[in-house]
Amino acid sequence: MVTNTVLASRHVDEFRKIVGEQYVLIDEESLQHYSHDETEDLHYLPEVVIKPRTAQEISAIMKICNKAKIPVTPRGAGTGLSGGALPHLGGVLLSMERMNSILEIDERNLQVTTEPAVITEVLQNTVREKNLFYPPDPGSRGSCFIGGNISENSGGPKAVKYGVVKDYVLNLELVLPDGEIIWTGANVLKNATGYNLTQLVVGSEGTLGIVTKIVLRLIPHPKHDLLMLVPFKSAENACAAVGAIFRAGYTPSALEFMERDALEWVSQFVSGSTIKIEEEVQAHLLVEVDGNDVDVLAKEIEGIAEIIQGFDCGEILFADNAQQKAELWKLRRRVAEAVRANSIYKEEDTVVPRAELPVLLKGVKDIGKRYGFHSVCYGHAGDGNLHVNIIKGDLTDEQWNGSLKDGIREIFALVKELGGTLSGEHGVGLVQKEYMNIVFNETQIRLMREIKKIFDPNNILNAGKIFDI
Ligand code: 2HG
Ligand code: ZN
Repeated sequence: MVTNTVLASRHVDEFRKIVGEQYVLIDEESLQHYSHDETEDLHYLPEVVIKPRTAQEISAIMKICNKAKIPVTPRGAGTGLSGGALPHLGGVLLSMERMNSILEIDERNLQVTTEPAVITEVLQNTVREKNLFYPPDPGSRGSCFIGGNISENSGGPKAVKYGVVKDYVLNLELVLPDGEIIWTGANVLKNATGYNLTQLVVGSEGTLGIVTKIVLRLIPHPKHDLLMLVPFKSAENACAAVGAIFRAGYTPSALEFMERDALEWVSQFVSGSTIKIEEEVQAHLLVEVDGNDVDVLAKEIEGIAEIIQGFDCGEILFADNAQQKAELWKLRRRVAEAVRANSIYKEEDTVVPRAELPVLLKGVKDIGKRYGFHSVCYGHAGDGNLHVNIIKGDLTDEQWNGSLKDGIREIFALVKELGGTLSGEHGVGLVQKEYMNIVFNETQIRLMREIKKIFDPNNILNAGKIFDI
């Protein structure tokens, strides 16, 4: 076994005693498998992969790693887009995949307690059977784990009406880097009791502790939804329509933006797509409303359509059956995959106050022209959250690894100027940390480092993510 760190064969033997032989992997194929997530084309080999089943096992593993100062990288399903689960320092890759049980649905209090490796969509479908709703729905909800969603404070299309992961997390069981196991809060809807450790852990990208149990609040599931796809000749107009919808008093349950290329690429990528894109169309909005009264929803969607018509849109497609709705959502949800399949790309998860979206989009395109890159933009327009996919295309490796970084810095400088920040839902991880100084000053970053130090004085847990070691 090659070791970059202090990890030695005796440690591996100890891990085997804790979790069992078959759950400690050091063969080349396994190490390769866990060397990457969905972030760009990055690979880092761990030295050992461990698959624990309980918080107690993780605690025992962490005690060993903390004493020997072995780097530990926790990993959910590996669907992350900022490199949070990349074991860039070698050491232990802690795969949570076996901790995959939903422990309790509390129908009296509308809460669910779950382990972290439950697939988000499985959790949603399970609570749905009881007419309950867990809204956060990242694009990868069919494969990502709820624990990973907690680490990244994920969002998804429904966030515009229902909020993101942080709005549903009530309490977390956490294994600290030194192996101690704590609960962060209480299973209550209001809590004004001391610092909010729960919310500190949400979005901390696996740097403060390892989440082993999660208590989420649920809401009643809305009975109906209506969906429409609206084409625009001008992408900027599509973005401008977004702010107008909210100003007119509507809150759609989803308001998604897709540039022409995004919808075109995904239509080609997903077989059997029936969506026709007219030649002059440059962008689409996908707009959904939901609630319990269909007549009210019909009025709402008509009202929204009326507002949108003031922005020079084309013919609106009202999805009038479940199959058509499913197709439109499938297309939207698979854009990221389609882009990935099309080209090497870098994904920036920009977010600005909603009304600034048209300025951001124009700015991204202008910067692209100056630096010679093509971008495919799409995302959660209702949240001002624009995924900017920079396509490698004809750029040389030199440009890709060199001057492009200046272009990306310019995009983030614009985002900052517009009152926004680096990431709305994909996190900072490994790939965005070099841009943190655009949106935070030294004092702010020092505070974050100090917090990290209190939880993890030996800096063993996902070190070098969010900010440098
Ligand atoms: C999206 O909006 C997602 O499509 C892409 O943010 C990331 O795979 C994902 O969930
Ligand atoms: Zn997204």
